[in-house]
Amino acid sequence: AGAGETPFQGQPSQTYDSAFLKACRREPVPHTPVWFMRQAGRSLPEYRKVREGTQMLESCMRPDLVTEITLQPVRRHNVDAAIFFSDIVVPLKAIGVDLDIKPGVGPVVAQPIRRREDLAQLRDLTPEDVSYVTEAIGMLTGELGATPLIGFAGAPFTLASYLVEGGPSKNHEHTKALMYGDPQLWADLLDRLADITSAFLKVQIEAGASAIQLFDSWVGALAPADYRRSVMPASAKVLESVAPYGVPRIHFGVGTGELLGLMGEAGADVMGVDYRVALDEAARRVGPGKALQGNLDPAVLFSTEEAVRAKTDEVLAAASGLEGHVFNLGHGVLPTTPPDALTRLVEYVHTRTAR
Ligand code: 1CP
Repeated sequence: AGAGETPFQGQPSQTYDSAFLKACRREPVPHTPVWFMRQAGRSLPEYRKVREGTQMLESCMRPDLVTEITLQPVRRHNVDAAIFFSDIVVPLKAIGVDLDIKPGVGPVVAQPIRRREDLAQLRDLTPEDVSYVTEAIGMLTGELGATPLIGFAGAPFTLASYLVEGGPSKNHEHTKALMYGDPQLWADLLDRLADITSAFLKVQIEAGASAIQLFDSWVGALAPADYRRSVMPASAKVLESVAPYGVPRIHFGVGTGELLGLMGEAGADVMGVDYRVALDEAARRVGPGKALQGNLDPAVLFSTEEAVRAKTDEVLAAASGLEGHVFNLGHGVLPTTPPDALTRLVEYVHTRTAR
């Protein structure tokens, strides 16, 4: 394509013909592409080594560390895509929300958002707030060459859950109390988070990310009617806002079997599926026109090589009729996963699906 046909300036066209982007676009692929949610991080000894003495949020703000950590699983496992090393709370920290990521716990927020005046904590995000992200992605795309980089962000509901609860939560009771008890404040909160999330994704795409994933990790806690009424408009706003870039938009949540159709309607090009719903059934729920991503149970990697292969064959068989399939786990890599099991899994999927 000539320069004038480039969808937007800065897209690394070297990645266009990668198996990962082809699968996202539902085009024929040389092999089923593979990457893993949370592929960087605690399962890798080389990650633990470079992170020594550096806080989680601080490491997300250091382009040299972000570049190294993002590349580690690509080097080790030969995955088909890299995912930018960051966290869903980074854009909130960047606009000044008082929060930290506590080791062994996760994100903790100093002043939970529960009343209208608490919304003042959330101002708009500008590219200057996250200049370290732009810098890191610039370094990364140079190093990655033809391997695509996936940018990501937390979806409004999942971000709201951390902000309203004040930290990780099992039942999301404060979040649901606000959603049911003050629908207008809830809608305003989600709308503000949608704008912040959109701005954060745009920064990553403009810096060179070839695809994005919107993580609505905890939205599976909701019934479909509540999702449709109270969450879908904000997620749709985010996905719509990045549509003009033309990069694939992946949308994923845990325990979202009952929400797959609605989450797809919110605007994804690729629906991420957790391990509780087989991919052929997921395709029926999502409907035509979308690729699927998933969905080996991450706990299977603790079993025997034989069992891993058998469960992988099950996933591939369920995916055989799909328009496009990106192989992944049904949620993130568990921290104590043996790294070699991941390397062997990539090799197995590549060999098994070679066309
Ligand atoms: O010190 C450490 O190593 C902290 C552990 C850690 C790591 C490695 C956290 C804290 N975040 C991350 C990086 C991270 N977070 C990545 C990049 C790694 C990769 O994929 O290669 C990504 C994509 C995230 C996204 C993220 N953070 C999500 C969505 C993905 C998912 O797993 O559903 C969520 C929900 C978070 C919040 C969060 N941050 C960290 C933890 C332990 C948690 C979860 C806490 C909880 O259970 O609520």
